[in-house]
Amino acid sequence: MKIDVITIFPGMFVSPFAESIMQRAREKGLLQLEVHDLRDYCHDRHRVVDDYPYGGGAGMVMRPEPALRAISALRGEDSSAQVLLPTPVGEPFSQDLAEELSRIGHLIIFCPHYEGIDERVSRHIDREVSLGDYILTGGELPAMVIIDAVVRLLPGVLGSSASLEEESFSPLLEYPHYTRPAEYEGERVPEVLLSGHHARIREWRRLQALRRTYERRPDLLERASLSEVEKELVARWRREAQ
Ligand code: JF5
Repeated sequence: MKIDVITIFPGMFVSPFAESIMQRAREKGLLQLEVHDLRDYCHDRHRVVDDYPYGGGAGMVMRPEPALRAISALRGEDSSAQVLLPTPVGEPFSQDLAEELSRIGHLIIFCPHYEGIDERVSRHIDREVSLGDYILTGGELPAMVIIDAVVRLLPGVLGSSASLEEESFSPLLEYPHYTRPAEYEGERVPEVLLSGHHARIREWRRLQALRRTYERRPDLLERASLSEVEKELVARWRREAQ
């Protein structure tokens, strides 16, 4: 997958993609990441990327010309490329969207700053994506989150596809994990995990995942595929909570 990033802070992308799984994905040729300095697409001598907002008000707005020049240059003739804009007014980012994006061959991510970009660039943006209901200083961190979530889904990036399959099986929260030692700060690892009884372990983990999701993210239960027994269990927890 090819990913082009357009930013006024290209240095921010160096170490996060020079370590661990992302670096390995690049070395294997699974991720072709290129980070471009928006100022290289300015035609003025001082390489100015922002200007005052029409109508007044606080803050600055990103000028449309360098932004569109950069997007057009990187899109080239590639009609399959998708241009993304991280912004709090976008559609919520999700695992489903990450999976959809992982099937696209070429992503171009524009990182906004200041109050955002001139609205007339929006017809050249395919998707505005929100990473959550909070305001950041710029689109670089959201861009990195999107890239990380998408690239780990590419075939060959993670060691085994088993963990990916398990992940997408049902959108419940993960069950709790334990490693050695068997007793830590007076707390034993749940006995079932030491039993070697795989069917019981699977059952226990599923129950933990269901209970956690019920307690922490009941909204996710609407979308989860539950067995009749599991639905009855959740119904009982709800009655008991009354
Ligand atoms: C940004 C104008 C975008 O702050 C964000 C953001 C929050 N959730 N998702 C994205 O992006 C940076 C700053 C100013 C537009």
